[in-house]
Amino acid sequence: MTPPFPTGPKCSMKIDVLTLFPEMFAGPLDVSIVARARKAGLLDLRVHNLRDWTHDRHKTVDDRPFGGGAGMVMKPEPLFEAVEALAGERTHIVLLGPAGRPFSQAVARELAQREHVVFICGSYEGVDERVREALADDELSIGDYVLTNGGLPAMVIIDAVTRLLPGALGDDQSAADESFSHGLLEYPHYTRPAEFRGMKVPDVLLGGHHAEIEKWRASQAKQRTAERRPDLLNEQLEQPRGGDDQPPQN
Ligand code: 4GY
Repeated sequence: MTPPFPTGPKCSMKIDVLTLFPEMFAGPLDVSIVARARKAGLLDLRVHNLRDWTHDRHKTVDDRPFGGGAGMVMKPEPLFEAVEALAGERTHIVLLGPAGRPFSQAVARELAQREHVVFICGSYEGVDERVREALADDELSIGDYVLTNGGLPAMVIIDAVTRLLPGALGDDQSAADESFSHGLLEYPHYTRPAEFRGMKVPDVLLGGHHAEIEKWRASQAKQRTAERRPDLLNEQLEQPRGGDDQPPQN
């Protein structure tokens, strides 16, 4: 059936995840906005067990490090075979790890433009360096701490990217996306009742004077950012926000 209006560009995204712990992904990506985006066909998410690309009886994915040392390293063969099976011409391959470039809202906006992303979730001591060199287009870190594997970082990034896909948020929700797009922390929010256990909602919000409300919110956002995250104020001067980031070509 042909709709009587232009349907716009195809804006759905495909994500493949390579992990040793696919069970981790049930739950966080099966609720709320991500679940709805998947059901609506905006996000085609597939989580794969890396062991599916092994050939030996024991489904070996790791081996001892050349040069010695503690821990195990993820073998290159299953990762290369998996990526070769899943990736096409226009696939963006992302390795996750603390050595990656810092993930941020700007990087989420960049990834949301891609049509196909493969996330490689490391475990043990990490992946063989040749995976980083010859397979990954990008390496991302969600913060300066060490997790047990890349599953949670993959879910964090998928969550942040999915809500940016056109149509993923309801109309009232997309307005609320203002928060990080102006590069400041959010202003304080209140709902009813106007007084709760002696704590009052600021008068300006009850008055219905929209210009005054906008001024108050802007000043609160700025004050809060200066107090808690002064680094964000400097960053705002260095690189203005907005939907004008272009994804780098691999
Ligand atoms: N932080 N940001 C992170 C992580 C787990 C051992 C290398 C992070 O992205 N990934 O901590 N990942 C480790 C586990 C191998 C990845």
